[in-house]
Parts: sequence; C-alpha cells; structure tokens
Amino acid sequence: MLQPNIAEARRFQLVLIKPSHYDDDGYVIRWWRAMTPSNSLAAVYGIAADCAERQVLGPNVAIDIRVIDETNTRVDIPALLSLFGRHDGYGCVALVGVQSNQYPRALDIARPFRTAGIAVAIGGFHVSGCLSMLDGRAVDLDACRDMGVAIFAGEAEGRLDSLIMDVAAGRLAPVYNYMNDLPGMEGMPVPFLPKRYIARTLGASSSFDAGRGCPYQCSFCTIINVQGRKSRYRSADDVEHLVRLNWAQGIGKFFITDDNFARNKEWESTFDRLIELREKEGIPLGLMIQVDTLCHKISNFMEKAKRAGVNKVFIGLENINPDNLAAAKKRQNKITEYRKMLLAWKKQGILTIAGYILGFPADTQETIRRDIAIIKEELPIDLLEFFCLTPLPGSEDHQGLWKNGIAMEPDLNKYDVEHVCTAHSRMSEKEWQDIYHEAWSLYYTPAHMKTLLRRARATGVPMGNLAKYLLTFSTTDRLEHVHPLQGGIFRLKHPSERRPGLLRESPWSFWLRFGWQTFVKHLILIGAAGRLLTWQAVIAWSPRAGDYADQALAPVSDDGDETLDLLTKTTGARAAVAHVKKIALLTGVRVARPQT
Ligand code: B12
Ligand code: SF4
Repeated sequence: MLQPNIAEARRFQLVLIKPSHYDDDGYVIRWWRAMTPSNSLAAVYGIAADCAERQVLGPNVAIDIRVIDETNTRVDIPALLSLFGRHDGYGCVALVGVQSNQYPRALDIARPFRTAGIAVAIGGFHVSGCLSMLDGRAVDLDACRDMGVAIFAGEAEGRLDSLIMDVAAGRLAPVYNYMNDLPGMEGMPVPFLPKRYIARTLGASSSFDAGRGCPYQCSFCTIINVQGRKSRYRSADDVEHLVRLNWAQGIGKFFITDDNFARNKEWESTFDRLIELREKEGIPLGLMIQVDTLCHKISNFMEKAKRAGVNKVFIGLENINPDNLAAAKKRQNKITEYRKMLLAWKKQGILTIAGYILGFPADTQETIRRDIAIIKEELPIDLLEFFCLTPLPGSEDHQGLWKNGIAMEPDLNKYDVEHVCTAHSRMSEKEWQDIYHEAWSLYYTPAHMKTLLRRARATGVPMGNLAKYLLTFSTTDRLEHVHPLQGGIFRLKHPSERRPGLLRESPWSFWLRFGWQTFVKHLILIGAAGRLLTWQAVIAWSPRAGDYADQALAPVSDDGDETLDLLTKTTGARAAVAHVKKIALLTGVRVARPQT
C-alpha cells in the first residue's frame, strides 16, 4: 500500500468491524477459530485498501485500515478508543456487513465510540433491506439517527471515497442511500483479506462474490431486494486477479458467495479461467459454490465446476413439499428434478450440502419428521442444514407482515433463521422451535451418518472431508446452541460481553461454569470424532464398500421414480408428477431417462 513518507503525515484510522451477535444467554458468539471467513469484510477491505492506495484524502494523509471479525476476535473497545485518542479522533469505525441479527450488537459496539465523539457508519443487509422495502425508519433505524451513526445503504464500490472524505472533513451525513443505484462489478476492487485475518478461520480459506443478483422471486428472500434481480458480475480477469493476490499469500481455497452461481451470466468464462489457473499453472484451487436445483440442466456446468476445483456445493433445496415451495414463490424448485440434480453432482464426486427450511404453511411436526425420513431414504444429499422460515427485514414476507401490522418478534437479535420470529397456523411457537432442534438429531443419527459415509465411498466423495463436516453438523446445534454456519472451534466468552440490560455474573461463577461446560463439550466432541473416524476407517477398508447401493443412489427409473414416497406422500407431489406426465404426453418426451 502506498503511504506518504513525510514525517508529519496525518493518519486516518479506518476500523472495519464485522459484529457478531448474542447467544441465548446474552453473550457474544465468538470462537478461537470461526467456521467461515466474512466476505463482507473482504469486500469492504478490498475497496478501502484501494482508497488508501489512491490516497483519496490527499498525498499527505495515510489511511490505516484495521479489520476485526468479532466471530473470531474480541472487540477491545478501550484499546480502540485510545488508538483514536492518539490520532485526535481522526478516523471512523465502520460496522460492516451488519445483518438484522447483528444489528443490536452493532449498536452496542457503536455506543462508546459515539460517546467519545468518534464517527461511526453502518452498512450491510439490515440497513439496506430496511431502506429498500420499508419506510426509512423501520426496523429500529432511528436508533442510528439518535446516536449519530451514519446509515450506508447499498454497495460501497465507487462510494467509499466520498464517505471517507466526509468523515475526514467532519461532515458525515446521517444517511447515504444508494439503493436505487447498484454499481457494476467489473473492474472494481476485489474482495481481499491479508492472511493474518484469514488465519483466524478454519481451513484458511478465503471468499469472493463473483456476482450479485438473482433472477428468481422467493418471498422469504432479502437478497433480490438488496442486490437486485439482474445478474452483475466480476470479469474473468477480476477473478484471476483476486486468485493470484490470494495465492501470493498461499491461499487457494475459496467460498464463492454468489447466492446462485448457476445464474451468474459469466459462470462459464469464470470457470474457464479457473480451470486454466488450476490445470496449466497448478494453483490447487478448492472451491465451494451455491447453486439452484436446476443447475444440472445447464450444459457443461457441473463438468466445468469439477475441473475448476469445486469440491462442495450448497443447494437451496428448501423443502420437498411443492405446496410449500409454491407458497414461498419458489416455483423454480421442481421436486421431480431433485434426484437427477443430486445424482449428477454425485457423478462428479462433489460433496452436496442442502438447505432445508422449516415452518412453511403446510408444515407440522409430523410432516417435518416424515419429510426428513424421506430425504434420508431417497435423496443422495450429504449434508442437510435446517433453518426456520423467518420474515427477514428486506424480504417480501417481512414487508407484507409489517404493512399489515402483524406481530413479529421485536428482538432483532433473534432474526438469525434459528429462532421462531412469527406465528404459524399449524404449529405453536414452541412446537416450531422444538422441531427445528429435533430436525438436526433426526437427520444426523449414527445410522444415517454411516450410510452417508458408505455413499461417499461408493461415489468418490472424499470421506475425510465429509466426516469433518458430519462432526460439525451433528454437534453444533446440540452442544453450542447455534447453527453450524455460526460455529467454530473452541467457544470464547467474556463476562464483560454480556448484552446490556442483562445481569452481570460474578467472575467466579462465570469462569467456573464456562470451564466446566468447555470440558464437557470437548469430551463429547472427542467421543463423536472418535466414532466418526472409526466408521470412516471401517467403511474405507471394507472390501465391497465400492459396490454399496441404496434407493438414494439408484438411477432415476424409467417411470421417473413415481412410486417413491418423495413423489406420492403429498397432494402437491402427486400433482407435480401428474404435471410432468402431462407435459411428456403433449411433447412426446419420455418422463425420465435412466442415469448412468
Ligand atoms: C457469504 C454469506 C455468509 C457467510 C459469510 C458471512 C458474510 N457476511 O460474509 C457465512 C456462511 C459465515 C454466513 C453466515 C450467516 N449468514 Co449469511 N450470507 C452470506 C451471503 C450469501 C453473501 C454475503 C456477501 O458476501 N455479500 C456480498 C457483500 C459484498 O455484500 P454486503 O455484505 O451487503 O456488503 C456490501 C454493502 O452492504 C456495503 N457495506 C457493507 N457493510 C458496510 C459498512 C460500511 C460502513 C459501508 C460504507 C458499506 C458497507 O458494501 C459492501 C460491498 O458493496 C449473504 C447473501 C448476500 N447475497 O449477500 C448471506 C446473508 C448475509 N446471511 C444471512 C444470515 C441470516 C446468516 C446467518 C445468521 C445464518 C445462520 N443462522 O447461520 C449466519 C450469521 C453468521 C455471521 N457471523 O455472519 C442473511 C442476512 C439477512 C438479514 N437481513 O439479516 C443473508 C442476507 C442471506 C439471507 N438468508 O437472506 N453468511
Ligand atoms: S433462489 Fe435464492 S437468492 Fe434467488 S430469490 Fe430464491 S432465495 Fe433468493
């Protein structure tokens, strides 16, 4: 980074903080090593580093950038206040990528800085979603105005310069609203984090968004109302540039965070470039992507994904009841295609992770139990993640409830898609919350984990990788009471980090309980890891393991699987099969071709 070399240069302090949120006991969720790196931080850091390099505050002012991801680093407020003190308050705290569930914590972080007169700005999905869908004040945005925290809605590419200049000139505005002006991404600064920050996450992987925007219209989705429905993308040159930047510091694993990489208009040129870097230059790329359930219909998509280095794919399966999918306007998810799509990923030996939402209108505890049993038996999914259907601020669902004055959970800290935040017509709040937790134990039974390992062995999915994820996914909700996406290794807590308004525990009882809980949790984890390793070894060495077959791995049959429970147990499923047959009859196309 270019820095002025004259001794009396002023140094603008830009502190980027990605807040975490509070657990059910009111303590900040923080780990020695968090599960996933924050792409929001990487994106804003990349833009800020570019501002520093271009010396946007003039040739005599340096910009020092600090990065704090609160999921893996404690926000040491006294130390930061003294840093600002040493620079006469010249600088700004930027609360980055703040989601709705992180908004209360973000405000708690902002308070002492505002009291000390330090400039604070906040950006991310909560403020952007609210300004996009609501009246500019809901939900709780006035708290920012009251404290003098500047609200930044929209994307920072091309706009951070002016915000930094406003802070430096002491004229920070209360609101910056760019929601109606989404920038193009080509040629923009790329997401990047120095290795010392990446090292605080598991597996030392980084992330980037190759594109933003999704063409679909799911009613629970905030993304389309914040990032739009048009595909915007980085060019293959941009992607190559960021891969090289990271590889120069030894990082070759990436989470490509596009919500639907299959609908990124530049997916093919991006994959082609990554294939070149991997096959010609030997950069050992390991990628995770997110896709929709129709991606198997895009010719070459899966084959190129494999060659580009994709080894994990997240699929927004959401539900197996078509009535539920239709209620959420997720009509693009065709349950009649699920098996074909999943088997096609299996054919590439790529690990599949599917998201499953609980609490759609037709769901009850009984139907959820039945549906999970069907998935285990009939769908070749490796890992299944559960979420509660949540009216997230910024979504059409939230806007509808808000406009009609229907009660929703008032505490934003709970909008983490793990807590029930609104009423359901067929389940009480307790029933819904209980079945969410039960779902994890229904799927991750010892018997099913062994089946998953057997399927992995038979289809070439790396067993060690799967076993590692099984350990996390089968234990995090039960032991840590958080979603695996919010998880990590070795939970850290501090008595001073309890949510304001809750009782401060005595240090003695706090540390005693923390020590005991940590000990017990790690004993259970060691036991679970030992069992998984033993199963993995036994299955790997079993002479006929490669021949393993079951209903989930069976090729799609000539009749399009129409006798499976997946396609017969709900009226919606039967209607979907009837529809496919009708179309086949009209077009003369066979219902399904057997997979090889
Ligand atoms: C990758 C991802 C993750 C990753 C990494 C987190 C991250 N934020 O990078 C992981 C797997 C850890 C994750 C976890 C969770 N996630 Co997530 N995640 C995403 C995803 C798919 C991409 C995030 C991203 O990189 N976006 C691109 C960046 C560049 O956009 P951005 O964050 O908005 O930042 C831009 C602007 O907002 C602005 N900006 C942001 N901050 C600031 C600050 C200032 C001062 C300024 C000037 C500008 C500015 O500039 C940036 C560049 O343009 C989004 C969906 C999406 N499309 O964004 C969901 C999303 C953010 N996640 C969501 C949720 C709910 C979660 C979880 C709670 C789920 C769970 N229970 O586990 C956890 C929370 C864990 C955590 N500690 O953050 C929701 C949040 C909805 C909401 N309204 O609150 C989203 C929107 C998805 C959804 N379901 O709708 N997530
Ligand atoms: S497919 Fe995913 S990103 Fe697209 S609208 Fe639906 S939920 Fe949102």
